Amino acid sequence: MRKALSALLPLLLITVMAIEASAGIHIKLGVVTKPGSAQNIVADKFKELIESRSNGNVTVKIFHSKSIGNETEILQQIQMNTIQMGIITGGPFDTFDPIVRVINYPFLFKDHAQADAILDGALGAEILKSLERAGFKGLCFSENGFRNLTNNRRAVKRPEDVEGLKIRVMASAMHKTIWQQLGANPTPMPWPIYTELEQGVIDGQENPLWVMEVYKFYEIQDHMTLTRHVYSPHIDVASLLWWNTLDPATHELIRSTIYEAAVYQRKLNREKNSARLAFLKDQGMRVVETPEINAFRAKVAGIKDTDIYQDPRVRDLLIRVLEATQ
Ligand code: EAX
Repeated sequence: MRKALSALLPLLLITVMAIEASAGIHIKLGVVTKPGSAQNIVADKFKELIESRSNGNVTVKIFHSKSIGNETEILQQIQMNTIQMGIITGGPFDTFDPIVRVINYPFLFKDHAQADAILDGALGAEILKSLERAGFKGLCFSENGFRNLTNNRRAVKRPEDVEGLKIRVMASAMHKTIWQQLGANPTPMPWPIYTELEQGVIDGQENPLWVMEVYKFYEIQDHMTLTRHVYSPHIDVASLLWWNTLDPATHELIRSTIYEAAVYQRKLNREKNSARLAFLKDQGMRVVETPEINAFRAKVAGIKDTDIYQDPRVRDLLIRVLEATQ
């Protein structure tokens, strides 16, 4: 009996391996936000496209609404290959690789076309490549969008109006420094933040227009200013540990599909912005549409000479990106 079993063993092993291979590729993908959010739109589109293109050989399970933690925690799980992919806001990458401070730099891009040209081009590719140092395979950029300030204290038209406001920021030294330079009191806090705003733990926050709508901030924030102070991309990433186990054809399939999902999402996000602004005003938000942007710019101009840009690698790329955009 024992003999017969040991003769069967290699066969059994081969069968198990064959079953595993035909079972295909299962991707766990994390986003912190809830359905309808910018990150989720990329994730949903990616799932739809890749499952149909691979005839179901690749499947995607989306973990959303903080079900597997905040964005920093999702990134840690991607590093370990506990989950394989994520659509993550640029800010929280800051603690994993300070190079992302370059693309989140204040008042960097003048419009969407310029953001796309840089991020889809050679400079964006350098950022994506750099993330390998932290265990991420950077695939492409989708978007959160241009960030705007909301608060519950007062209408903000010029930097002096920001003085002393308690503003929630992402887990990012760069975002914190921006608001310090503007005279606010920045408080890093993970997403989501509705309760903290509602209870007055913080006076305000900054995010793109879709956030104020999807997360109903119009219910709890009176004032909004179209500061557009930071263009906030998402970085669509995979676990490098996992990526290195895949063959070139699968790399190509994932890469082209996530890029298509990103392009789809960026376009949709931009098309909806004017309707969102109208909606938020209808809901009673008081909006300063043309703040004194040059004064805001001047106040944060010194940020490139602060400690957070002293790493020569980061500094060098910042200089080249500034040359390409200004
Ligand atoms: O997309 O934490 C943040 O402010 C992000 O922008 C959030 O994930 C919403």
